[in-house]
Amino acid sequence: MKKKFTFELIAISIVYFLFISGCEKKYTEVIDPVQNVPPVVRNLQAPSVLTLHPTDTLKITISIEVFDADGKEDIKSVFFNSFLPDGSPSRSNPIYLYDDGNLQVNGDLTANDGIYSRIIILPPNTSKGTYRFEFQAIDRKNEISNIISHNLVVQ
Ligand SMILES: [Ca+2]
Ligand SMILES: [Ca+2]
Repeated sequence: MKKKFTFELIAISIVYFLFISGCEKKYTEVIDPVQNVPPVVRNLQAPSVLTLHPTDTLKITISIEVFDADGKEDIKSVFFNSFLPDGSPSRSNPIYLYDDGNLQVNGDLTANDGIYSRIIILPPNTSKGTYRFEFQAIDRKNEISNIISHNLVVQ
């Protein structure tokens, strides 16, 4: 009788152990692939007012910091959508920013430092008024960041 009881206890322990380790395995399998933190955009550097002269083309650099808790390599793209003074979206949306260290083409000072940049060119015939830029980032799991909305007055 005692022997049988001991055997049962061992059997229960084994079953219990298998159950626990089975659970543990499932837990990591299910949790790991879906664990993701969306990116965050912050510290926008952009002018608020620009004075356009009839003969000048203005060249401005816009920069924004992007952070993703899953690592820099998880950031897929950084962009803004531009809205014209009449409220309509620009035909060139979305306008991408780059972290490639290409100062001449994109105005980016240092590659891979999390600061994304873009050079914007405003020809003399640019419509005057208030433009709205909406900055956002997206990561490799297609999760989107917060939006930073910025107004630029061209006068
Ligand atoms: Ca992420
Ligand atoms: Ca950079």
